[in-house]
Amino acid sequence: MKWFDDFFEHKTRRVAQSSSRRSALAKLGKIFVGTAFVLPVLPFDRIGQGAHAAAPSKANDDTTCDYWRYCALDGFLCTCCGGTISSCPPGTEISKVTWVGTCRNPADGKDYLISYNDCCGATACGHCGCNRNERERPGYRMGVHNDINWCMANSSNMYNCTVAAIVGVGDGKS
Ligand code: ABN
Repeated sequence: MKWFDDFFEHKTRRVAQSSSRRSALAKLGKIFVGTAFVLPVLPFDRIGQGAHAAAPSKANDDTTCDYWRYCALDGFLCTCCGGTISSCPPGTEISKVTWVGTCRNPADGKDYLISYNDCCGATACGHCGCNRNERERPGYRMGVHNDINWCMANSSNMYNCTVAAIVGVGDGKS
């Protein structure tokens, strides 16, 4: 491998003889300055920057508290507890008394009367807790107050979760 060492030694010496330290530094400086100006204009992938703005609305997902029908719901969502938006999970029964709220459906702009029945007969589900209080009234108006265990009139008073069934629709005049 002596020829290899000789070859590179020769090349290195020629470069050292033909260039001063000052010119080498000047060349290096040009490279750094050029990089500083050119890099910012190179095309970057900026697609991810708009991802938050384009995130899908949760107003249509009935397993999240943002869902439009839950505008006055205080409790655990039955859609996260084995039930549906309007039916109780197996092993529980719907409350005999309830409270109502009025929520606007963003899809058609109409106001709907929503019955927030509790599901009774099993311990609290514990998933998807939700507490929204649009147009809720203080406790002296029981039918439009949500912070109450509505299993009070059932054979078991144990609260499990809350459904949100449509029971009426506004005529659009308000
Ligand atoms: N209606 C939901 C609920 C149950 C128990 C206590 C408070 C609120």
